Amino acid sequence: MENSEFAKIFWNIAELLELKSGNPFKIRAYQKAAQNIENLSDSLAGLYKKGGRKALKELPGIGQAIADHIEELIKTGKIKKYESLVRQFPKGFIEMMQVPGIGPKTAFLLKKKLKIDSLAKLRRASAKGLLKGLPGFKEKKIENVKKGLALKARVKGRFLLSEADQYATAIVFELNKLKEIDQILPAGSYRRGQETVGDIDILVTSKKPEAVMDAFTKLPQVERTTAKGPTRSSVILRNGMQADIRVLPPENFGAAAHYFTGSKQHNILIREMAVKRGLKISEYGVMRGNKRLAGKTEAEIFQAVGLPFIPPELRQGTNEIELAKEGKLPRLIELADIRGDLHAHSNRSDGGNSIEEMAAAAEELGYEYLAMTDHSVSTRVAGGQTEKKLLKELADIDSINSRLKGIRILKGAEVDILPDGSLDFPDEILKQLDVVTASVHSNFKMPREKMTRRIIKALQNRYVNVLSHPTGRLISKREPYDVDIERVIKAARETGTYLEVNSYPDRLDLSDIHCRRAKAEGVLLSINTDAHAALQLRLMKYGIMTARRGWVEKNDVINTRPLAKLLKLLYAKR
Ligand code: DGT
Ligand code: CA
Ligand code: CA
Ligand code: ZN
Repeated sequence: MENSEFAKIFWNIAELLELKSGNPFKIRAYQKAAQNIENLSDSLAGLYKKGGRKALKELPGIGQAIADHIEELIKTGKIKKYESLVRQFPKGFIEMMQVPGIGPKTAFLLKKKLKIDSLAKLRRASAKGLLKGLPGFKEKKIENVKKGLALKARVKGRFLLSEADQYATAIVFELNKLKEIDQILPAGSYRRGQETVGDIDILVTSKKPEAVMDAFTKLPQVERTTAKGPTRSSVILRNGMQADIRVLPPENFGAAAHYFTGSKQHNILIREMAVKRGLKISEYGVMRGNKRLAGKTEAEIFQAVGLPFIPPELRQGTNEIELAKEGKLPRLIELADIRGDLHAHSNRSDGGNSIEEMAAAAEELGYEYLAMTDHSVSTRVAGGQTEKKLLKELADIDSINSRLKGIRILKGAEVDILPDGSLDFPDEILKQLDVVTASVHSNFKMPREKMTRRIIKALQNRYVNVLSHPTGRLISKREPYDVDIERVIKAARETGTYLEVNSYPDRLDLSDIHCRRAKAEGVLLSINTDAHAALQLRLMKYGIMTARRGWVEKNDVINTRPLAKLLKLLYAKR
């Protein structure tokens, strides 16, 4: 079982307990477990296999009860408690609740009045205008349900990059055990680092394709096989995602890697260039008439049309080919360029680990610095700290720093931007911090002008260094708040504020497109994880992929700087 499957069940348990007005601490425990599992870089099932229940309990957010559930699920394929919970609610209830804009009351009402127990039925009812006239269904509410349904339709059959990554990594790991396999490459949107992935496209070279087909269709990640041929197969994975595999001769590998990495628009443009040169490029190679010119490596494909190698993340079919022709491709940032993380939470607010544990994990990643940015007082649900508690944390950081050798903890806070644009802590507090990251955590539904002014006002504060998750979107769960991001980017430049690329898998905020806009305006970025547990510091790679898709280079990012230079950048605004 993959981590996402465990997480989904715990999210559901939390939701159902909430509906039953269950114990809020229990509910929070399930949510925390789900969140931590979802963002764990190691396989939960693997950890259990190696170290049993004890290994599970060492993970943040996982206590005795959750560890028991995980064990039960692994051993029996189900959790009795969950099944009995599900039975207490009408059919289709959980499905309905996953539509943004539909809460439990609404779900019950829809069931009672219109007998709606599935998304399909809800969609039909909404299209037919049947929601009108239901008690409590004013125009705005109907509009929200429609928007929620549209969001669901858009993300249907797509998976977060991190989820695709968990599966792709596990599959590559398993297949690499096969001595019959030489090269292996997961291509498609996954390789391009797109924020959501439809299916995984795996390419393999091997002299024994049948052995590869057998091994692939028997992988533990596979739920069922939908097609099995001598050199190609398709399966549905346990999370419902499709994965395709193709076995190729080595001389075609480069051409296939290029073709199946896409994007489609990029491929079309490359083929047009080839045609102009009297060439034909296909997934099998580069041909002039009947003569085969190339195909073994991807670089050969680009060479054939007179281009330098274009990194997968840039192959979006926008203007990467034009700029490649002019020799203007960026030298994209890499994970290894990152020297520290400027957004992380400890158990002083809603994180799962102590400051010391976070620091040790950051040091293990080879970081020079880590900013602890626990929540400010207004974010009560996330354990927001009072001024007094924050001051205590700062004093503790001093004493922890005096003991640490390899890494420096920076004093920070994630400070709420209140509805009027003021900040949750006064300047006398903020000025004692090295890093102030400001963010919106409330009143998401403000009109555009008001929201834009609210955020810009916060950027004008001389102590605010970074604007965190600038648009507030949650991929496939929540639309961004209505904000004029162009004006925010310009305000960031004018005030000397940095914009965050939040690496949390369902945020990736700024998005790739916004990264590119920020770069064009000369705004520096800070790529952070927003880790709520030590293991989540490893989520950095998703922020990096997003930034790479946004043409971002090492120098565009403040946390690639050594500590002294970083501090200069952080204090420049004061
Ligand atoms: P996804 O799976 O929806 O997230 O997106 P991709 O980009 O992985 O698309 P997919 O899996 O349908 O196909 C993989 C790659 O194969 C795609 O990026 C480009 C190439 N490809 C697929 N269909 C076509 C096509 O009709 N024309 C061209 N030129 N390339 C194609
Ligand atoms: Ca794909
Ligand atoms: Ca595909
Ligand atoms: Zn945060």
